[in-house]
Amino acid sequence: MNAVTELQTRALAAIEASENLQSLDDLRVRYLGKKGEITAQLKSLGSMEPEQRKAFGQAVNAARDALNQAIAARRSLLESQALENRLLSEKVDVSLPGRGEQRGGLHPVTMAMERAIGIFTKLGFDVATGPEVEDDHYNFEALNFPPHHPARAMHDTFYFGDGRLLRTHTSPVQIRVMEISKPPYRIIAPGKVFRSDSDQTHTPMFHQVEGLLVGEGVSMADLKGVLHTFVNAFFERSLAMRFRPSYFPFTEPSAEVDIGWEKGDGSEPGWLEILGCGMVHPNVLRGCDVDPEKYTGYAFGMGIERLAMLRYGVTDLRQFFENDLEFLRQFH
Ligand code: 2U9
Repeated sequence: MNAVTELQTRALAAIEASENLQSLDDLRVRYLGKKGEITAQLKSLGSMEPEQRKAFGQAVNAARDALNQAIAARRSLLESQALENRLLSEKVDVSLPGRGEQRGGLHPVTMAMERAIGIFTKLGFDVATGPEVEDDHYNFEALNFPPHHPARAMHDTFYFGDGRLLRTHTSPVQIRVMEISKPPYRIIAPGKVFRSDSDQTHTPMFHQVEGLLVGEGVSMADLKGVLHTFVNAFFERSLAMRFRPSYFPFTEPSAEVDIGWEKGDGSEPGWLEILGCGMVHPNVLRGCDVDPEKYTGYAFGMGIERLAMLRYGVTDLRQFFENDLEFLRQFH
């Protein structure tokens, strides 16, 4: 009997001291399992004298019940402690601000492009687009470039070697429109163009917005008025503007357009070239089945990166193509 009491006391103390569910289960096996110490005591009942057996049996059963109860109580305590620890370690602070939620923004070239398109559409121009892969007919021949004229070399064309090429300007778009529809035309052609040229002021790909307006009695004065309206709207100020004579195969007469510009660094204001233009060459109209005796038209072309540099004060063209987020975020 003393042994049972001693066993119960020892087991209860061990259960009370157990620190986790695994060691508690080890104790259950050690005392109450098939080969456990309490189970061994119960097995010994069979070899006892009947008068001894009753009292001993009652004591062993009482000890077994006490241990079962103590184990259940301890298990419930350890389980709730384990749950609490888990909740603590996995706690989520829903009031913390989120990470990586920065908002994107438009690229400055996209902004300048959309700005130019917005102004010309308000002036009544429709937007036309066309393929970036073209051929000699659309990129040169229909635009009055003579077959071996040096003006072709000026365009630093990327040739595929099978008659196809990357367009060097968006002018093929206007040719395509004229070939499939009748005048009058009032369109702009925005898009990517490609020239095999790369230095401080040239990149192999850049963006243009070109324009074409053809109708009866269209003059160079109309051209100058529209372009002056455009530059004032684009730069949001009243700018001086002048035409300087130039040459393009597809326009006659041709002009380069300068605006009066202050650099903002204290230096004297000067003239800055920003686009090219002219009256559509009669050969170009004729080639598209438009009668140059009846119709006249003007055309213009501008490089969007150049306009974006002036409008946003960017000094190095190549920054537009480096995808440096510190640079790009300034425009958001
Ligand atoms: C057709 C007829 C005429 C488009 C024109 C320019 C003048 C011009 C340059 C500006 C800077 C190209 O990006 S740039 O290097 N463009 O100076 N472009 S007139 O003339 C056309 C177009 C289509 C059918």
